[in-house]
Amino acid sequence: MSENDQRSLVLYHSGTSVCSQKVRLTLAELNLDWTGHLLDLAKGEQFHPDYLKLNPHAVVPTMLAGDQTIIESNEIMRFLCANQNNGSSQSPNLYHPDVEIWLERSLDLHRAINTFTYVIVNRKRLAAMSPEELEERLSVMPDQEKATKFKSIVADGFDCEAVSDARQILRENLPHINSAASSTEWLAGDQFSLADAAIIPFLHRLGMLGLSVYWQDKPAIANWMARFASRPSFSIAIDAFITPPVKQKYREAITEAGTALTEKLGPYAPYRLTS
Ligand SMILES: N[C@@H](CCC(=O)N[C@@H](CS)C(=O)NCC(=O)O)C(=O)O
Repeated sequence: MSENDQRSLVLYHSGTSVCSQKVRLTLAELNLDWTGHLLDLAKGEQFHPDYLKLNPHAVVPTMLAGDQTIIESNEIMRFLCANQNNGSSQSPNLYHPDVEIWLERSLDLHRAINTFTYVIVNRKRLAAMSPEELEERLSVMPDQEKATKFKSIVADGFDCEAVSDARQILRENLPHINSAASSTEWLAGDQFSLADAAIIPFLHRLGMLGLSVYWQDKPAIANWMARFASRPSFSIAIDAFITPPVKQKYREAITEAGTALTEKLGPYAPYRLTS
């Protein structure tokens, strides 16, 4: 990195955001120093006009590196790997072309995990708003497709179409993860790479949502996750940000969802065709 870039890596992120976790994992694995600004997404801090100047999509993460502003978690991860070698740190090489397919898959997985998180945990918060408040909150979202999805999650809960789509994304992706984790120690080879950093947050979230049933017949996934949990980056980048109140909120949401959770979302639940 240029001298200026090395002095300042600033991350705008949120504690539980899976896209932020991808970047924090990369920073931790590369042993890079950074400073952070935590945004409270539930309070809508991502819509603050000053933040929108940095990230017009009103999402986290955003990284400032010297005079550069980088948005999109995959772009930030690639940037950190591409620029690390000019720095003084003895960083491992996390990037090689085989990671690209996993970075792409992580975008699909993000859509699925966002749906599951909203339907199980965040729906309650949105449903408690008056129709006017909800409309106001959703109308400021730059991504109106996502706003429409949130509306249908509030209206139809587990039965909304986005849930069918999310389950389909998992059906397509989990076999790839299982097969890669069966053949090498990490997803894209024998070394931990951006492939692992890009995918692990989504499986970790599924676990938090009580949906580890998705890999009950795929032991390679469980073993891969156990290997990951023993790396320092797991504590630094993920666990340290999942505070006791957050854990409690997820536990309560799972309890409230009850049997609907696995009956409607589990991998073997009847599949609702969307067309
Ligand atoms: N493709 C973007 C997605 C970013 C994204 O949607 N971030 C979520 C958190 S994981 C967010 O900020 N959500 C706030 C909102 O939807 O209002 C990336 O990978 O950086």
